[in-house]
Amino acid sequence: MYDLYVANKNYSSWSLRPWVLLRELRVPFVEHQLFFGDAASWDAYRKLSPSGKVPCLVDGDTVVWDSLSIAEYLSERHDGVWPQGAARAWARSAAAEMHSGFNELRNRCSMSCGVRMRLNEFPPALERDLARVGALWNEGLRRFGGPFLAGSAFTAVDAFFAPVAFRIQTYGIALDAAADAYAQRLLGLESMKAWYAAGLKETVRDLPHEREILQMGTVLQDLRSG
Ligand SMILES: N[C@@H](CCC(=O)N[C@@H](CS)C(=O)NCC(=O)O)C(=O)O
Repeated sequence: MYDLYVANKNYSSWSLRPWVLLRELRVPFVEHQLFFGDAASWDAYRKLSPSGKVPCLVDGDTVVWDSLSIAEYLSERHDGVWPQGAARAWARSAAAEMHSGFNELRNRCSMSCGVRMRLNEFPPALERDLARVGALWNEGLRRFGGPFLAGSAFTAVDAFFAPVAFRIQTYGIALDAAADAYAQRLLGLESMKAWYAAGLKETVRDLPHEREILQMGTVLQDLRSG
């Protein structure tokens, strides 16, 4: 049985990726949650994860940190993490592009599942990131037939873009019809609904995240408990 360490579901976009992947693949795991701002549990966690960051997967004596290496580790043990055939190279490239890019989208539209925001500014760099997300999603859906990015099944590339669906919801971002429908499809997955519901129940607030979000926009609605 795997142990997966994640942070606050409201904020932790990196944690969401392996969590939703394991859930969609029906691979059992024990979840351990650490909250940003809870210094004691965070210090304990730093002894476990070499980077001091989540997500971190523990499989017996093996510790795997970083969401992309977790996906690769799982792909050596389970079918269906990556698609077959031509879709595989495409899915790996798109997931890696998400992993190392989209800085403006990530920084300006920080994940906070339970709030609804209006951005103060919509600079060209954000337009470019969103245009690229739309183009990439459309390409995958068209080439591999949907309803997921690399074909009929949910794979790691969908897991890597799952946080973007929450960002689209939080910041009221409109993409083209096919991309919007795909974001809604992700938000409608049972795993995503469970993550979202748990995020809404969290009462712990991480002040650095809260400040970052408030610097970028105005809160229209806060649906979180507490
Ligand atoms: N590239 C890493 C990023 C991990 C990351 O930045 N995690 C954040 C949580 S979303 C974290 O642990 N931050 C805690 C810290 O930096 O102290 C991955 O893909 O796992």
